[in-house]
Amino acid sequence: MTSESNQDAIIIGCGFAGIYSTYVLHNKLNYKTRTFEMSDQPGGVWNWNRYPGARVDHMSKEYCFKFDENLYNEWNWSEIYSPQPELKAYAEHLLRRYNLRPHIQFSSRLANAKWDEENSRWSAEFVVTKPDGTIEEQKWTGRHLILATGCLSAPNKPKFAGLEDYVAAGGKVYHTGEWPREGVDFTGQKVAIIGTGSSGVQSTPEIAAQASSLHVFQRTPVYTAPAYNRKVTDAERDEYRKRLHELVAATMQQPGGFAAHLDGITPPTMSADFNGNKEKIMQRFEDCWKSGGFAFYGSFIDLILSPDCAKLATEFYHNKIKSLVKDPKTAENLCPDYPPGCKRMCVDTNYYVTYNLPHVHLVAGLKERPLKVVGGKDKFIELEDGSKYGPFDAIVLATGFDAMTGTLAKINITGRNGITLKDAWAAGPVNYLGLFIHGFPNMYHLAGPGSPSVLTMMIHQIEQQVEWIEEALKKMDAKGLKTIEATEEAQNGWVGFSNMAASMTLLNSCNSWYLGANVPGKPRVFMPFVPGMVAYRQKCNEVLEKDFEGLITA
Ligand code: N01
Repeated sequence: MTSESNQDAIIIGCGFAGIYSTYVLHNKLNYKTRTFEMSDQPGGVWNWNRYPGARVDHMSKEYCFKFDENLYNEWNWSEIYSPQPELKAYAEHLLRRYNLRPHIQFSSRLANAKWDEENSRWSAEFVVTKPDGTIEEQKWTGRHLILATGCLSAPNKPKFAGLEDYVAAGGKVYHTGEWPREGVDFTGQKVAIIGTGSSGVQSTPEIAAQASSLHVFQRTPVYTAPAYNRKVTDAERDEYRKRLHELVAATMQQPGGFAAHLDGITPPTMSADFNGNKEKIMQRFEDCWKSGGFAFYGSFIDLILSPDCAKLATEFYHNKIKSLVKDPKTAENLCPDYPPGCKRMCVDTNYYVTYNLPHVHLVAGLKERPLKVVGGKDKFIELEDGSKYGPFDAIVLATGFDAMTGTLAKINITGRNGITLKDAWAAGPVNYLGLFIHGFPNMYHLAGPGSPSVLTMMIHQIEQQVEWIEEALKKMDAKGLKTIEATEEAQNGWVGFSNMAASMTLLNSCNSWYLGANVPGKPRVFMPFVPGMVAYRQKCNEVLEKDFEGLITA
């Protein structure tokens, strides 16, 4: 091991969280840092999710970094909701613009990380794939370990019977989260999509436009709102730039960490303020639907709190779906029967109307009649009730991710006294502020469980956490402190508070990946921090103001 291998900080992941961490720790704090990325390219989720139709579901004027006004002003998003290639290009632009590439090592997978008590450092072992395809093992150490490993980066691939035989018989299988870099041409093919979350909803219309037939296999219908995506005009771009400060100020007031969707619609109130006037409540839903995207979330403050409000929202959605989808049975099958927001809402372009195309078929009810054989030698998909569909040339798994904890579960992380992260999280993820895990000093998990993360506009969360770490490290360095770690008491308090907050909402009332319910055997715990960004930021700031309250420093 060379002295070069000893860093102030080791950063894992080169998505937006890893990129911003590299910028802050290396460029601003002047730390010696090394960032490791499993892929040979940057971008995180925007590198892996290259499926047709992949695009951001927050407005691009907002889903981007705002820490540097020049950066904001010089980057031209072409559409209201940018497509994946543009987001990937933005990640590459960040590396160039801030000269970060020399500090990033690609094709490097973290296999083991162990806290070295004697030296108060993390010792990390990487499996590195060299350009000629050979594998090399490398050891690095770092005073701090930043896990910017993403929440939705470990693909969920259910073990479907028949899939192996299908591939052996020449059938093609694609997971949306591991899409081939060269793209896939479905022209003239008979295609099946399994899954109707965001990835399924975005890819369905695009694949339908190419395929000769498309069957969409749905276990649970989703709530999805129209994006009304289009090109951004130069005049609009100028206006965004002029109003950047206003946007940032408005964002700071929003629990969801986004404000752009709410621009132009009146701020949300409690549904009770409408005194039970159904007509007015439905009109409010209609106005939000017309604004597009996540504006529907901003319809009422109590949308995820009040069963009555949720019931009306569901009724609104059912009416909408039935007005858009011509075949009454298909429309009925697309209607969700759980509160909106309980599963993450989707934002789409032409999702519902795609089912009006004669070659597009919805196969619903997989809860009652699960998938029995997927593909097999004859390339059919068979359900438990004996019904059979196919044969298919290609099967697209839009089956999501082992969310929030799946990526870390693949790494052996050992903290103080030999405690492993697997053991610490055996009953579900626990931490303090979503950042610190008791027993794992100087380790920071970004945008993960215990923070608002996936319930918010993710870049806002990333900026807040990385800037908080920046302040914490500055403070530690000024005081000559070497380690920082959550107390067990603070961790228990945070977990208890998070669970209580989630239990007061309707978010626990359906099977979602927020709860780990999509992965068989995963502990059922509501993982994100429900109170949202405003409360979260306030608490994080308080911890610093109160001299690392809830944290042991030494
Ligand atoms: O995954 P999902 P996703 N048999 O878990 C079904 C972000 N994202 O990749 O709902 C049959 O939402 C499963 O059914 P059910 C965003 O945060 C953002 O679509 O569990 N079906 C569900 O329909 C999003 O929420 C964008 O009953 C099975 C689907 O597969 C998150 O990533 C775009 C099954 C999985 O849906 C995940 O989205 C894409 C089985 N055994 C993703 N197992 C943007 O727009 C699973 N399913 C920015």
